[in-house]
Amino acid sequence: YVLKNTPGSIDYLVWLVQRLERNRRIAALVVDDSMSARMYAASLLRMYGHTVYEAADGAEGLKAIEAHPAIRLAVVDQEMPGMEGVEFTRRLRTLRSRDKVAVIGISGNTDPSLIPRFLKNGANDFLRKPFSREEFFCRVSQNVDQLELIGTLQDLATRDFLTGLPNRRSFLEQSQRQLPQLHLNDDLVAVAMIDIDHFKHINDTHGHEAGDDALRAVAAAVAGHARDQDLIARFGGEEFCLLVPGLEEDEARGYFEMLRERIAALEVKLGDTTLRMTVSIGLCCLRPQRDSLHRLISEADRQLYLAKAGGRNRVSC
Ligand code: GH3
Ligand code: MG
Ligand code: MG
Ligand code: MG
Ligand code: MG
Repeated sequence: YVLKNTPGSIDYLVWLVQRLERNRRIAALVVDDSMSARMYAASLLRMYGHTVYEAADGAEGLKAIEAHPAIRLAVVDQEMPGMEGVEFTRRLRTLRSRDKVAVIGISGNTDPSLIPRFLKNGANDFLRKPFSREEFFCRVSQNVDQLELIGTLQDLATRDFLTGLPNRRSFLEQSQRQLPQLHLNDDLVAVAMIDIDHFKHINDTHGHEAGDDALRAVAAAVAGHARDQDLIARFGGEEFCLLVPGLEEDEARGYFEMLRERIAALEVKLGDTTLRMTVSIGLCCLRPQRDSLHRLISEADRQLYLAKAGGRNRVSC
């Protein structure tokens, strides 16, 4: 089946409109042993501007899922040799959760137990063959919208709005998830609490908006300093937290001395004045037990207090 995608046709109009909605274009996978059915579904998806991968059976489909992490939607035929659609869906779910990939089952089979089996095994939706193009588009766009909404909500729940950094909750969750592995490897882990010095004074002198600019600048410096394996958060008002695995104690100290200097060298331009800041850093290094996150953080907090009491603009360990 070839869509008559010629200028002036309705198909062409749909194609044009959908092309404009760039952010709703996703990568999709069609798994169907019938070549004509597969090409039909794929061509409908392509008409809407989606990138489409095709698989002729479940095993090929799972390989495609593993090879292309960008896939957000799978349209899956039930009747296939080797692995039926329900089983494919079940296995797909061991690789990708519902917030990452939507699955739409497809079948001409009228067995009433089929739809519940699809849904129980992780499908989001079902289409009975033969389906109309309109229904296909509605199901696809509803599922794509839902994924997008989930992504937006996840972002809102885990990111700090002002700085774009992970928030405290997300930091604690991710740290808690990493500790068992760090414990197994017997790695040293460093947790640092970073607090801007006399920040109230910045707000009082230059205004709250200037304070916000300063916070964003420090956040960007902390993020720029962190390595891929480090966890980072805006922990509170003008406080940042870092979890840094795999450094010896003197290396960790050097790492945070460099970060302290990096922030002290920042120049935040406010009209014709230039704002400079320093931070105090409380550092705690230890080989974590599974449950030592709380201890790491409270010790870093205690060290931060010592850094403040010792005169600020310093790392205390
Ligand atoms: P210290 O050196 O002891 O840390 O002094 P400080 O003034 O930094 O400490 P304090 O905790 O008294 O003040 C922190 C200030 O940070 C108070 C609060 O108004 C400000 N603050 C917290 N969140 C924000 C924010 O999102 N934007 C701005 N502009 N200010 C904030
Ligand atoms: Mg089939
Ligand atoms: Mg304070
Ligand atoms: Mg402060
Ligand atoms: Mg503070």
